[in-house]
Amino acid sequence: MFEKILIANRGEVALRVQRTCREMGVQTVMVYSEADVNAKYLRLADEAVCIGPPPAAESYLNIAAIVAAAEITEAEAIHPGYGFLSENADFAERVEKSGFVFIGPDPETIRMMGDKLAAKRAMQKTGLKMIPGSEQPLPADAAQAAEEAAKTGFPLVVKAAAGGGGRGMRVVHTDAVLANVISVLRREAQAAFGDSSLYAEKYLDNPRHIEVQILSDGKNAVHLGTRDCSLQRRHQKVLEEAPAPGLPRKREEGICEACVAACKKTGYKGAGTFEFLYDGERFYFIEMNARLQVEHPVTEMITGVDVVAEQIKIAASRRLDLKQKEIRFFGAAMECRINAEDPATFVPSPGLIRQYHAPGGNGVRVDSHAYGGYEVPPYYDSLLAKLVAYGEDRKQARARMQSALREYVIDGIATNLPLHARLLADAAFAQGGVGIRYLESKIKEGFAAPGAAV
Ligand code: MV4
Repeated sequence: MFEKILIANRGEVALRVQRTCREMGVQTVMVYSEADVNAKYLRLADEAVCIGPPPAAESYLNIAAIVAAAEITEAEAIHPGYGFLSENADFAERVEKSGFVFIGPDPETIRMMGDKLAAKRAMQKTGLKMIPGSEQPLPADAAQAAEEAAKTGFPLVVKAAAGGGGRGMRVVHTDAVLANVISVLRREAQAAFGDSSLYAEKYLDNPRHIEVQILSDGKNAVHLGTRDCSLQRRHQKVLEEAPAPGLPRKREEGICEACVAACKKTGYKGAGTFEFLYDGERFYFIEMNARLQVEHPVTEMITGVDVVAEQIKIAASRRLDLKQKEIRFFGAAMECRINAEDPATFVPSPGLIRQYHAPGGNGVRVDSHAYGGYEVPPYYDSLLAKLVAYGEDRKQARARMQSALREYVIDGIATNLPLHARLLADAAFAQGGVGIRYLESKIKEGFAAPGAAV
């Protein structure tokens, strides 16, 4: 096992990874930007190294500074958390070439998963089902590309191979605009990702977003069940749950087992998530996330498995000691992402937290770096806390979440706590299984700010 791990991230996930390191007897090195110098979680680490000024490009994305911090502190491995450099193949490569262990998949795997069309082709070979569409990049000529894409049938979606997570995609309803949309998207993809490759898929209207968590050491793999992440706004997840509610038992088992088989066939190493769109009938693979995900705690609550500990063990020994038969699934869990933002306008709300009181009680978990007197910096994303509630069934998890939301006090800045309270009280949510468009349609109706549609 490693003696010392450097955590190349900030905020709640920096604290989350630190907690598991402490539990495993591993020393921690935190890196921080000048904007985070006062954050309390830095004091909990064994060492902390400043890596640059507030803008992420000069600190949390500064590969040279992070590798230098690992060198001067003699850390053995680097955990990238999520976001920032977590899916940057060049970073993983630099870390390994500098003699450190990157806690995550191989650079080549990260690179392949970053090319969504290549990932699709690789996963199709393992037997996972794809949304019908182009199997090769669309031709460079716009008219030819349109002709090729149109074979998919309308409505269709054109996606940038280097995009993902909602970036670089356009829905097209008629042939008339197709060539034009393709030209525009190609230029945008080139500017945003330095890669203009595009592909087309049949557009699914209001599917659910369901994902499968896996752990794999390159030979052996296990799944930790499903999560439902359909409740999102502008590709930002708002509330996630495990397991995905209301799935036919056999279907759920089938897709989880197909993911395990895909890990074994591709030799995947690390924790990972297979993302699917589910139309009520079938699961269509869309992307694989080669990192720890924000919403991993709901999976931990229903399985008792520490996903971060497993990541670290896989990186250290390259062997998974979990067996599928030994993994048991109990109850249900949900996670509310508490953001420092206006609950009606969604405008970020950085600043000083004057009063802070976190909820507690049976089955309640709060992953947060926040406290009274903490100043939320304006430079990074607005995730302040993840409020997680577990219950023996979904009904109990929801009741506990409602109670926890009532207890939670965060004063001085605006948060989306009121939005979550309304969502938890919503009849369709209580029923379970809404599609990816549900939350935005409710927000349009004035759900975020009752009485004043936004
Ligand atoms: C789609 C789709 C409908 N049809 N592909 C958006 C993020 C990226 N991971 C894939 N995305 C989508 N791909 C086809 N063929 C709808 C979405 C989509 C979406 C997917 C998951 C979660 C939220 C979403 C919100 C809007 C659109």
